[in-house]
Amino acid sequence: MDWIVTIGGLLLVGVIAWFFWGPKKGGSQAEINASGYQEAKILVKNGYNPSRIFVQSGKPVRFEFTRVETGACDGMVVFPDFEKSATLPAGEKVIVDLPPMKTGAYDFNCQMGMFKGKIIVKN
Ligand SMILES: [Cu+2]
Repeated sequence: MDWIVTIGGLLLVGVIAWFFWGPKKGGSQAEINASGYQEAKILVKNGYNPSRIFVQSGKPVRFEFTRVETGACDGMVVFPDFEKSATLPAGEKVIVDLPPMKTGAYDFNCQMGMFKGKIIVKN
């Protein structure tokens, strides 16, 4: 009967590993707040962290950017699909509101396109 315990243990380890590391690997899920916005915090430091944000379709989206470096490159974030951009002063929180989206993927990037992020919209 020992082998059952061993296999059971291995399965459990697998499930735990997936739970803790699996979903995060691909990005971060925005959380819906009281006013109906899906909110995600994005740290700007040598890129966007996280760089992939999952949201639901049909609900407005609010990003809170905090840029913690002073290089010129990522001083502005651009959302080409929404014709929206925001300057990100170092050390300040900057809110960017985006409209409800259809399913798909929408890119955002720094002004020169070196740093890239992606909004992934699911039903
Ligand atoms: Cu750049």
